[in-house]
Amino acid sequence: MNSFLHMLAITVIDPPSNIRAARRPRGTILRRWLGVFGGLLLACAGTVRAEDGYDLWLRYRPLPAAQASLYRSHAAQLVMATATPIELATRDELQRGLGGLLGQSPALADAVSGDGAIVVGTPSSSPAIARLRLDTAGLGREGYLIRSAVIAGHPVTVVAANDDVGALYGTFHLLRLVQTGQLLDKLDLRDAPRLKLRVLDHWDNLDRHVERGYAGASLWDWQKLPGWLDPRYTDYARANASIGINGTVLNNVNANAAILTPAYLDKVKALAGVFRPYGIRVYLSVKFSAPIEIGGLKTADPLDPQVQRWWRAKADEIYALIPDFGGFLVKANSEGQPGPQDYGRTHADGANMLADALAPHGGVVMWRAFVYSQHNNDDRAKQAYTEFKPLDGKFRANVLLQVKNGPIDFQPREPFNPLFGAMPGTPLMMEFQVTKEYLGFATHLAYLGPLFEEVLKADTQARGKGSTVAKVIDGQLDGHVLTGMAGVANIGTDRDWTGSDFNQANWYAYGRLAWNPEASSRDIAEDWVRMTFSNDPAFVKPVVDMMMGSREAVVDYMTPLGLHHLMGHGHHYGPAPWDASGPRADWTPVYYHRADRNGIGFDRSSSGSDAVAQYAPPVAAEFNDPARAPEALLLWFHHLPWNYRLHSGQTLWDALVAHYTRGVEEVAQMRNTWARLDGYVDADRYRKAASFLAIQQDEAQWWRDASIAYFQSLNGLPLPAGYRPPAHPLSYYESLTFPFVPGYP
Ligand code: BDP
Repeated sequence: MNSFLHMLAITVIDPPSNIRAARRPRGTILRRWLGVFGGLLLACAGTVRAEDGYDLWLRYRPLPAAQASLYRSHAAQLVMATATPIELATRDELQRGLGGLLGQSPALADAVSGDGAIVVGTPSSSPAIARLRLDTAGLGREGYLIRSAVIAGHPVTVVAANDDVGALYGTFHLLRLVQTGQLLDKLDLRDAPRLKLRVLDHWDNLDRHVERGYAGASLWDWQKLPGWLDPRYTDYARANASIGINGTVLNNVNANAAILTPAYLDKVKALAGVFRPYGIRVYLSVKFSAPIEIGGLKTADPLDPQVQRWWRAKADEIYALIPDFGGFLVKANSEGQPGPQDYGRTHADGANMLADALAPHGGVVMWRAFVYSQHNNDDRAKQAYTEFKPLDGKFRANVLLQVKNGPIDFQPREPFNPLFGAMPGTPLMMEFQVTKEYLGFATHLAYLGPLFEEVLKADTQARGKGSTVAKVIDGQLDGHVLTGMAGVANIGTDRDWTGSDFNQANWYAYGRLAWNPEASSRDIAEDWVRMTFSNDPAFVKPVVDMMMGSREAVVDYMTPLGLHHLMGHGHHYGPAPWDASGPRADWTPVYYHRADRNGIGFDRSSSGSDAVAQYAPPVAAEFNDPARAPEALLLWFHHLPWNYRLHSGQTLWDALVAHYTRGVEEVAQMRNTWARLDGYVDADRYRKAASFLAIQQDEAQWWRDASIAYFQSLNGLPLPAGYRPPAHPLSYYESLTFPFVPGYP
């Protein structure tokens, strides 16, 4: 396609804000004319790249002319070394990014020879940076400075770091400043990650099925690896590096031992090679019984010398192929997975055995605390703490305990996991779920930033007030150096990577919060909206507002007031609060809501399961008292009569109905917001989001109606005045079956 057509087409797809302003209100003549003209142009152009979401937040579409020329004066030259693979990746990204945004890439030069150079590097890679004598102490390997400076009498923008990877991160930050329309004058930014390991966990099977994946198949084309390196692997790495993610666990925690066979390790090595220039290390989920399954041993007992030798040899073999291999992630003795307890050993015995094998190479073990047993009748919410708290201080220095944010399982809302703050002698790593297994799969618009932020800000009070979860995991509270966060990825082969354009925001927010767990989810959403869609304030503000309220809407229409785990069995699609079927009680909704004629909720107070006692005393006291417990968690901790009065004076039943209804109304509101924004984004992405919001509204109504119909069948109470009855009788909702739900193992 000729470039003139290309530029015109882009202008129509993403017109500058003054044109957009002229296009409002909807349906003006100019707008219709632009639509027709744009359509014709697109038809003529034929090969115009549609906005299909592939480019994520790294779209680099041309900025409005005036803005671009302002930035061009800051980007006349690019002065940097291009010796290492990371430096080459950095240069490519700068040229691609600025070339796209400004219509012209800065020319690569050896030294600053005019105004407006961008100078990138480290004191050792760049003589110009060395001469500036910048204070890079405390930035570590990955931190950076972005400074406006003067070199040889010329104003320049400097991205300086101690290591090439820090300069890569700084470069992405600089690009973000341009993408989001911020001035490049008088820059004085300093940033470094607060967590060491910032990892995505892929629950990807070797047959490319993604457990709890709603965005197509696994990205990893194992069959064609290592021969064929899909260019998508590089784009995946670029996206991750742009938000500071520095690790990827390639395979499912429900692991297949075959990943450790030589044939697969060769494939893993090939992926590691693609990711390395972006500062990303690979990790693998390992199956504890691997020594038996692929090693021919009779046991996987961690105290057996043969087993220990087998793992040591396996680690040696991996590091010979992949010298910067990250380490192992392990799900053991949980949901049917093998583990050290099969041999009467503890989780610490298992983790330490693997840690000893990895230690000579600098690798780590991320041992999951998501452990509960069907043979244990105690409240499932208590089991991880019961299991792991006594093991505090018993793990090797290269073991992190990976703890899900809440004590059950990635529900729309949970209290923070009581393990945070309870194990001062062990580095605890956060595990969030980015894929929306419990928040509406691909289609529901649920921005998870506020969920992540709520957990990170929660005050464990473990070492007095201000002992937030963020301070537990960043090591401040108990002086740990090994720190980390894991996010269960929402990424697959769909063109838009994540099953919907708005789900990209969850990947983005996860990365940004892993870099800085005290960042604001609203600020992150704003950056994302600007980079992904538009810088127009008339678009940015309503969309950010919509995103910020979206998670609470899901809580309301699925599981308000602390209810949890009410979804369909196994596949987890849709409501099934009536479900009491096997194979285990703690997988059924009735186990969690405990509703009957008289009341509803799980009594975890001191008169019930006493799960509250796992929290620090001041927190426990608050959670233990229904009058003091946060209302949003009321039924998590208490079983209360339907006519229990909330602070508002409303009865519990009336409030429940109101929350369910509010959730649906909120989605209707989101649809209205989006409907008003037609024209601010390209037609394809606009339409997809609009259709998905319509699906969400239907499914929100379904959740509300099915839940109300069921609870009403137990309590026999009338709906509060003015609330519509469910559209169908309970039997209808109970009769729905879904044999082909995606992501189901
Ligand atoms: C649950 C998922 C299941 C995972 C498990 C885990 O339903 O597919 O295997 O978590 O985290 O939420 O291990």
